[in-house]
Amino acid sequence: MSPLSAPALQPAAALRVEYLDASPVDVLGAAGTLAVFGFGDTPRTMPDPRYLHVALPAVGSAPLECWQVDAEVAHGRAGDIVWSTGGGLQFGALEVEDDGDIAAVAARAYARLQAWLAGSDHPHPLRIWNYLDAITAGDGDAERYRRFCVGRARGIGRALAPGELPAATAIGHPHRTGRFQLYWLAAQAAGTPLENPRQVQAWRYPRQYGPQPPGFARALLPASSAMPLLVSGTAAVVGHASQHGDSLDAQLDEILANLHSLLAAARVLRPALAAQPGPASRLKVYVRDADALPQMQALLAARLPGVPHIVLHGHVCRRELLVEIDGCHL
Ligand code: 3EB
Repeated sequence: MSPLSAPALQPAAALRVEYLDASPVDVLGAAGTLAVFGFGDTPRTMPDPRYLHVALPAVGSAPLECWQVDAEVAHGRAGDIVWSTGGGLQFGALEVEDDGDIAAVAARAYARLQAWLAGSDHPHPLRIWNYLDAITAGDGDAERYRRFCVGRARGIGRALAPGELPAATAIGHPHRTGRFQLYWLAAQAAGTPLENPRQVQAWRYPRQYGPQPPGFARALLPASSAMPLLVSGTAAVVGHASQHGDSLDAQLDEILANLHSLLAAARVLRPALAAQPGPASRLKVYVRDADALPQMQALLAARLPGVPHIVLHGHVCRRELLVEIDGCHL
């Protein structure tokens, strides 16, 4: 078949993620806006379902995170879910009241997400973000992050094969919100989950970290080469063990080593990806201690000059981990 007679194909899905100092209304009014995220002191709600407030304080006023596609965007609400679709991609979000039983709350939310995706024309979750209160409250297997992992797995209802795992983030709100927030990027086409050779696969974490290993991949490479690599929350974990318990800058360097290793793994499949974080990367940096936010900003300016980032006050899911970084990368 000649190119001229080829049937019209869906344009290759491309997602642009930008950090913008702009008003949410202006960004929502622009063509191709799939979602807009406000952090810290931004509006908590807006009538447009594509706007989501994430209850993590920022240093000063954080830019908005804006997701854009080269396509018409549709959006709406379906019960407790807000959604938008365009260019082969879907943004969705769900919030559940957290009465303290985070296992039950997560099970309810993930069962709802599973049912939604199963009935959706964008059935493949590529990337999932989880934000919950008091993530490291409770001891041993009663710690809320471990209970969250139990509930997440129960809600999904079956063991995901390694090839089906999404990339993910799970971070604690530093202040009580009373809500569990779940949002996702799903697609018509499945992607390829990636692991990091420096880290044990999270789904194989040993029993000491809780009864239910967390079900996520270290990164996900979407099917379209126009899409960025989607990088999970990455902490100073080598093998399965936390490193440098006392040092923010040593933990940051370990995270950068983890990111380099992950990018090398991704470049085997997609050599056009940059070998290290650069101007086309977008990183969110979650810092446990409010007092350490200025220090982290200075460290980032020195270690990652020219890499767009947002620094947020958020709690990582092990008490000794002082910082975690997620994001996307081209
Ligand atoms: C870690 O490496 C850090 O439970 O969805 C990072 C990303 C972490 C996602 C999740 C947890 C999750 O184990 C914690």
